[in-house]
Amino acid sequence: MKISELKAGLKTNIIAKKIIYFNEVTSTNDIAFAIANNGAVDGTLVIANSQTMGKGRLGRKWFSPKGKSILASLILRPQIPLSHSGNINLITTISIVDAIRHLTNLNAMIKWPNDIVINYKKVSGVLVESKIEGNCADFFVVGFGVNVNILKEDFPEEIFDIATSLSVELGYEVSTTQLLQNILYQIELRYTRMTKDLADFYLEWKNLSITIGQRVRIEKSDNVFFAKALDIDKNGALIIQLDSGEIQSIMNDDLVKVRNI
Ligand code: BT5
Repeated sequence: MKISELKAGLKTNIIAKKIIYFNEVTSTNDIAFAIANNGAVDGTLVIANSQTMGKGRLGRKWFSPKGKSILASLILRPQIPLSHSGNINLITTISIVDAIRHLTNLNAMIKWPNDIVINYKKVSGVLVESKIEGNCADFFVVGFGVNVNILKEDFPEEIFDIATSLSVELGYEVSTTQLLQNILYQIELRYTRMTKDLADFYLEWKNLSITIGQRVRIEKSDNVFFAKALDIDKNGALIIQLDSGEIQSIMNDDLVKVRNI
């Protein structure tokens, strides 16, 4: 990706006004965290052509081959109460879905809590990390990976059946630069709304979700059980109803696997 091209087509005022590009890093989230700790401004974007230790949540790995995906981490310093920080994950996942739909017409959807899927296969994931001080977040690092032009045969065996890319779904390549420009624009639209009037994005998120309202299979430790996914709460936890009628909530950092059945 050419940074001059990325900048030339950017329609944002805050998001990605400063861009830091690397050819190869361990993880853009780790770099962004360190840069944020040193005072990087709100909206600073760290991107890389490839990652050697791309991270998912809970110590999982993110497959990040060279030049075929978006590997990005955005530093955000919203002036919002911590109780609203769940919105950061929501606006990012919604924005990625919107940008994919605008550019490709593919039916991208959100799978709780942080996956973007097409035909039930994962095309993108979001990892939000933060530095909390007292009752406030000093900053958030919003990492997102999008599989843009990864070939089917490039995916490692562990994720071969569950992962996809835009080019696999479309049968042709799309511009990583244009998609990133669009994602950043979509994030800015919502970020400015969120910080100005403390807007919530639960409804928009729910409308794009393949999880809410559906029957799901939940794997937790060695237990497997079935339930109906009813809703998410203000913290982004999934509210489920077990077959016994009991209502439970699952935090998005619980070690669980939830999938539609
Ligand atoms: C995520 O975690 O989905 C968050 C992924 C965030 C990646 C970005 S890339 C830029 C920034 N820098 C980083 O180091 N990270 C962020 P989680 O929900 O835990 O999902 C991880 C799981 O998704 C893995 O255990 C695999 O099963 C699967 N997976 C790994 N790589 C994938 C890929 N490229 N496409 C689809 N699925 C993948």
